Amino acid sequence: MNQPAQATSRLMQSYSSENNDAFIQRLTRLLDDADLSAMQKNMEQARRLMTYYRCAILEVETKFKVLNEQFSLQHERNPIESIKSRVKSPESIQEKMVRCHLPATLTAIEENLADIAGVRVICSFIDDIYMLADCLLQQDDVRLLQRKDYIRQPKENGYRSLHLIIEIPIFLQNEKRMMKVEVQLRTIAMEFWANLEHKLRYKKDLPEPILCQTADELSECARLSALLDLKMQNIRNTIESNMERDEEPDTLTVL
Ligand code: 0O2
Repeated sequence: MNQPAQATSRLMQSYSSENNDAFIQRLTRLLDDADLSAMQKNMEQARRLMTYYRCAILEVETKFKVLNEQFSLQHERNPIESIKSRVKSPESIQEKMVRCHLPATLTAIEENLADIAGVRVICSFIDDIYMLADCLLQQDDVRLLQRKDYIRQPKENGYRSLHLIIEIPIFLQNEKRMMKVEVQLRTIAMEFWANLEHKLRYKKDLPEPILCQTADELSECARLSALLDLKMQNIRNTIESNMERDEEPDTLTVL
């Protein structure tokens, strides 16, 4: 491992222990400016940038919570099972910076990585995913930068989810700042598959024979989970159309 890489891996250890200040210090040591005053400035900037990402997460979470409340008022059910948010881990930031040949600067992180702030919305049904995505994207302070529909076009390994890269404003004391957030929308079945697949092999350098052996089985599991989503969606459609029929007023009234 070369020197910056060693330094980076030490940096990652500090953040995983969730000591934010230690993380910021070590992150800034890796950034390109070497002299002390530049380093102090970098630290301040790193802290500020990560805070902005956390604010952006809060904004997006609130938007989904509001939609969930409103929907449950109208339809007596919640389309959202749960929301999980994260600021991208330093390991993952570092891995992506290296993979994309980006310089070790905060500007490069902010300009090039659109998934530092991530909000994952776990929905009950596939229809809810598209309904919530449409509702979010209709809001006039949300700008869609990129949409990847891994539900209609799953990844080769079977991974399914709807990914949206959006830009939203955060309102600070004296300024409005546009921040990028990656929103992942998926069903409980998609979440179940992705979590287990992640634990088992995602981004792991497994030997080729094991990769081949497990790939087919994982993709079969993905197929089954997609089938489950479809069946659940059909059951709900049947129930809802039945309820609608029951609620229809009688057209024939006896006078
Ligand atoms: P984290 O939390 O960010 O470390 P890249 O980010 O460069 O790998 P890209 O094209 O920018 O890829 O983004 P992509 O593929 O649309 O989405 C990446 C994220 O989606 C991943 O983040 C996972 O959360 C999820 N994801 C994508 N493909 C898979 C997959 O095959 N299996 C699983 N379990 N999750 C996947 P990170 O980088 O893993 O996480």
